[in-house]
Amino acid sequence: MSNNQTAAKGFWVPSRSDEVHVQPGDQLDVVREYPDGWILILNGAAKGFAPKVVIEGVSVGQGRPKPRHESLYTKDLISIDPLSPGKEGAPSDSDALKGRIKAKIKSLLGVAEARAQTPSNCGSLKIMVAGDAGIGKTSLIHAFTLSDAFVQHGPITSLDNTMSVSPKISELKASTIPPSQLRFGEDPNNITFVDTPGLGSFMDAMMVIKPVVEYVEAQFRPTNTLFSPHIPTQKLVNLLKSGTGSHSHVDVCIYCILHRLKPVDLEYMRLLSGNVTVIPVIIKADTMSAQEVFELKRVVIENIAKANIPIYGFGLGEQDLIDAARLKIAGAVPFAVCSKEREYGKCLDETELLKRGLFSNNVWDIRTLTAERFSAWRLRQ
Ligand SMILES: Nc1nc2c(ncn2[C@@H]2O[C@H](COP(=O)(O)OP(=O)(O)O)[C@@H](O)[C@H]2O)c(=O)[nH]1
Ligand SMILES: [Mg+2]
Repeated sequence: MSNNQTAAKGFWVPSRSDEVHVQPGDQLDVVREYPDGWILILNGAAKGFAPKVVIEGVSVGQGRPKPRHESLYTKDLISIDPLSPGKEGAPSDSDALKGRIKAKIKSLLGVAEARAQTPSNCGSLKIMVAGDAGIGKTSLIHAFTLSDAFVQHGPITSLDNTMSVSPKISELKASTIPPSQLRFGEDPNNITFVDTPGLGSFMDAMMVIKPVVEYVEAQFRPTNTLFSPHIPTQKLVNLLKSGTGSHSHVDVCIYCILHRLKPVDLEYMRLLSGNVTVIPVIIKADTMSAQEVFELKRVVIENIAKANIPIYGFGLGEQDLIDAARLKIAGAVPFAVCSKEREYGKCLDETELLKRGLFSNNVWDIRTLTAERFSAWRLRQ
């Protein structure tokens, strides 16, 4: 053990390609410390940045570290080679697999960064949140709109609902475009959140599932009337993925799971996945130990795979997601999220990754999928 080696006390889930995964107990070599709360470290074979709280432990009131000033550090990061063998000799099979998956997560972040948007120019996006009742769905939407990327958000508006006993679906308009960047006549509200009632609020889960699934499909109908039935599929997809907000299709459904996966969750996700990109998340991550989160990730991802439900893995395939959950590698779907004010680094928290994925790195990919789903739906009519 070298002199400046230290055991990690907190978590860090990288959301950029030059950062490294850290979990409590990892033996870290601290290469350099910076005045704004970041450190350059070696964690096994991986070299990169992490916030200093991972070695200091968390103290009450500690917030998220400030963003790094890239130019200050880049020269220190000579190379990142997560696939190089560790210092302890030949890696075991499981170490090699871990290295491969971590490298994949890292390279995805890197590749995506090259084409990344910023939240202010991410274009229009409609994000639905669904799952059981009272588990933090509405709080997650508010946590998103209160983050730095958002400049304003409007009141939650309830949709008109003519059915007598029917749960309410609400839309929340929000903006990531600073007023100074707004073009004349442009709608500032580029982001729409769709809040849905929870499964448990009605005796019969279908009372919730049916209207939500129908809401998703209903968004396709007005667009359908705008295009000739003979327009080539690729042309239609190219027109619709542009991000100018000319339609109201739901781009993603964040499906929230608390503490355990129920058969009804699988059925709900299966029905949604026909017309919308589903991203499962583990909600209220602060109420679980990291061990419990990883175990739930494994159960969720294995059952989704067994049930053949297509979900969005932010570039990682089904087998990678299963391996990541099994080997307890942070940074893979289902992301663990938390909307509560908390001490940073104390729980496994991948909220930043979800935000970055949705509003920056993967936004084009997600919109393309929405356009392809619309086009497939149209062919089925
Ligand atoms: N510990 C913890 N509590 C949360 C979190 N998110 C929401 N809550 C609490 O969970 C309760 C239900 O939240 P709400 O957003 O209304 O749930 P919904 O019915 O699913 O929309 C509220 O008391 C929230 O304060 C979280 O990330 N961690
Ligand atoms: Mg709610």
